[in-house]
Amino acid sequence: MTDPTAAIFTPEQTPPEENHRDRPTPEQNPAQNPAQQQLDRAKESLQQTLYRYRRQDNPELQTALEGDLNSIETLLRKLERFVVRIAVFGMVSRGKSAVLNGLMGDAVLETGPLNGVTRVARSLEWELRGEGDGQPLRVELVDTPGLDEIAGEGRAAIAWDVADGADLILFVVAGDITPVEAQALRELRAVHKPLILVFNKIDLYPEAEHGAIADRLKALMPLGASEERESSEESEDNLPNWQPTLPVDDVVLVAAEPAPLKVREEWPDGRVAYSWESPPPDVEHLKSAIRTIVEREGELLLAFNALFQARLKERAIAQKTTTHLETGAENNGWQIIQIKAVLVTLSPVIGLDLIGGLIADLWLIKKLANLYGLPLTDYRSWELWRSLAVSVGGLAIVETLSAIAITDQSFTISLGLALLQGFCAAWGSQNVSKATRNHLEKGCTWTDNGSDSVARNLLDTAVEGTLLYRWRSQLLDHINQPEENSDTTERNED
Ligand SMILES: Nc1nc2c(ncn2[C@@H]2O[C@H](COP(=O)(O)OP(=O)(O)OP(=O)(O)O)[C@@H](O)[C@H]2O)c(=O)[nH]1
Ligand SMILES: [Mg+2]
Repeated sequence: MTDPTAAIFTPEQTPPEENHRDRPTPEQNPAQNPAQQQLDRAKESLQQTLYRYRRQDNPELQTALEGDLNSIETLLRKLERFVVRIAVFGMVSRGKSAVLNGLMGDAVLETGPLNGVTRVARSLEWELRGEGDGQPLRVELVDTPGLDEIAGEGRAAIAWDVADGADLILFVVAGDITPVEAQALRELRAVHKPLILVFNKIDLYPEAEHGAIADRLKALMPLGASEERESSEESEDNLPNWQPTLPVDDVVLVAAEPAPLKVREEWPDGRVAYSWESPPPDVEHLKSAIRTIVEREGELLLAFNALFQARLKERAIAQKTTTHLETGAENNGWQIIQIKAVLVTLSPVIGLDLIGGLIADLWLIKKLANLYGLPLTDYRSWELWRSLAVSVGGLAIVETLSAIAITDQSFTISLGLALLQGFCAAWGSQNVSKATRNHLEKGCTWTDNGSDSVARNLLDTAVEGTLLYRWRSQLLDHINQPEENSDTTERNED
């Protein structure tokens, strides 16, 4: 699957390749800040992944992996350009395009009262000035069609693709949150991106009610996501059942395209005329919330999101590699298994059988790792060790029982027991072979410089008060239990 947002760019909108912030490289500046170091580590990790899989010389496999490798390359380019991608979501006509126009300070995107004005996702470059030094922070804004506009599965696919590629999500509502909007918010949380709830069209409500609206929305935020809730003694468990929390990190009220006001003009000659004037957009709070996030943790968010996406791609690559090379690897593995089975069948010495069997299994593991070209890591290596223990232990039991039973010296029984030992040796190695393949597929991201290891390290450096710090334990759980995230993997695979 190609990168969805990459396809959104029209040629003239494609951003230049140079690093906009023009920061020194780590060699030039050894005392660079920790966030920059994490960004550099993320880049290295992606570069290494590309190097590892592009190096192999099987043209057919190369073609099969090209899509995933290109996606990783796109992620790497995004890190190099240092562009924070912000995607806007919401139902039709909530003012999504108007909010982006308000941020840009220009009516770049078409808006209108009819549902479905925006039909395809579009992305725009936005240069946001930093708070202190006024440094330009490069941001890419992605407008999307209303979630209830695009039909059925197509809608979900576009939304997921754009959300996957975003570093921050703006979810626009324009009134009480409907059950469909609440559901969409929960679904968007599954992509693990920070999310700001934007309450648009605030000009339609009397100013006196603005505070109450903000309070009401903030009360729906999870504990710890708003200062008000943090300071309260109330625990999430104590919330009344009817008050579900919404997975949002901040709430901002805006009027992106306030309704025109009727202005009465009285001329000196007594003439009275009426005209309509459009008040300027009121999006300053949103701009400042975005600026704070981008300045405070833009590098970390970018790096983490790239690693988070890369890990799924890398795992897909590992699975495709093992499937593609399965026949060759099985044949090679089978040869080792056969040698082991014959030796065990012929050898009369128990100790020799066990040691020889263990060596054969270790040889099998190494051979498979080489054949698949995937790294052997210590990720969940106990599963691999368990298969080895079962293989050696099973053989030891059969050998001991055989030694007891073989006392009557009958040739037929001796032959039968020897064959049983050989069969047991082959069965154990077959299990080791399966466990190895499984281990190689899942552990590929757990090398020292692998995407999971670097992402874990990055989360460990998140400082209190940041969005990454708030979601750290949840994200770590997600990284540590990759098997349970197969839904996300499959979605990325489609
Ligand atoms: N009163 C008021 N109207 C607004 C505001 N923002 C947007 N609108 C109006 O809401 C309508 C929809 O705005 P859009 O920006 O096109 O909404 P959208 O969510 O992008 O809509 P789709 O692209 O159709 O999904 C337009 O008529 C806007 O003028 C606002 O802050 N106040
Ligand atoms: Mg629109």
